[in-house]
Amino acid sequence: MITLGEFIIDKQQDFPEASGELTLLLSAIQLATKVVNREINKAGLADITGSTGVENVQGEVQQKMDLYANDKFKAALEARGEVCGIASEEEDEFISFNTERGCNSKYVVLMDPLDGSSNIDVNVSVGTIFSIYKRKSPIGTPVVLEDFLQPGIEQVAAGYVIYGSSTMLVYSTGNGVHGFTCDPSLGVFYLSHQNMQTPKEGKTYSINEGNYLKFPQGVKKYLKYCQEIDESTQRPYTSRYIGSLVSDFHRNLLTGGIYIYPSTASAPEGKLRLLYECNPIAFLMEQAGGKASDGFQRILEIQPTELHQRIPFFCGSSNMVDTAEAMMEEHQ
Ligand code: AHM
Ligand code: MG
Repeated sequence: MITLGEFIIDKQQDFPEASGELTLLLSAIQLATKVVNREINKAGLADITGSTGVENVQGEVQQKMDLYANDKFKAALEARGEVCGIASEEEDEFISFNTERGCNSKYVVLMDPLDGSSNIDVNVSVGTIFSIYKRKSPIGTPVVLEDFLQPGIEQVAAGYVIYGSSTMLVYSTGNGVHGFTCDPSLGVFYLSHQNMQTPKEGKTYSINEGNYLKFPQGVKKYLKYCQEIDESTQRPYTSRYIGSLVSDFHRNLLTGGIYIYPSTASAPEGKLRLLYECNPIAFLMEQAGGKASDGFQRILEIQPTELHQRIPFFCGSSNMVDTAEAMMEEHQ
């Protein structure tokens, strides 16, 4: 049985020039994950479910657990001192860690501390998503916005935690996707899924079909395609939508499938955020052999312009994303 900590240290040895900072950063994320996991497991008993009544900068009502998770990840990352700044779904602006140690660190972290948080109240799986970059600004100075506005291909590492029927941490440093399952009695993550690869073709599509009438024509055509009967391609596909990106993604990663959150008539940029939702998930999907697109171009090559920028998202098995893109192109 290999623990997450042992695995990370083992992988670091493949890079003799590595300084160990990324290793320490990942261990800070692991620590915060355990604290948040413990709290989520008590949801329903303690007064931690429901909304705070406060809206974040994106006009979404924050849940109590959103803020709890945000505080824990922020505190763990700041305390470990390997990060010069963070950006979070729950923070209006990026945060610069202006201590001497912070300014001398080379990594920035972008995160969605608790994705799908409205699902907690009804005991449905939620997740944490994180994305790590090397800063662009000089070491020794406070971070600047440009350190966060980097295209996804520049990611050094990305990952997510799924607080599901078991809790898993899945990450990649650009060398395959590895999954670790938490043994709750010990609070230890053990390697359970090494080098995950997603099937080229899946049989599941995940989309909030309640918005159907507001979808672009290309998406409507693709949904029709998913529902048609054709034995040679094993259609109709199965529709599965949890409404927690991490959970929908995790299932599709393991079994093959496509997740779509397209633009809609009322939200032309879609709903999901490029920097701390789509980019890390796209990085993992590509590492697992799949694809991620905004319907027309590769997510990881998009140059961000804003911290909380939204983007349409098509992510999953490569053949499925190719077909969806072809229909988007045809019905533009
Ligand atoms: P959140 O970050 O505010 O939780 O929103 C992101 C979530 C995703 O996890 C999920 O896939 C999507 O929003 C669901 O949205 P909808 O309810 O519109 O289908
Ligand atoms: Mg989110």
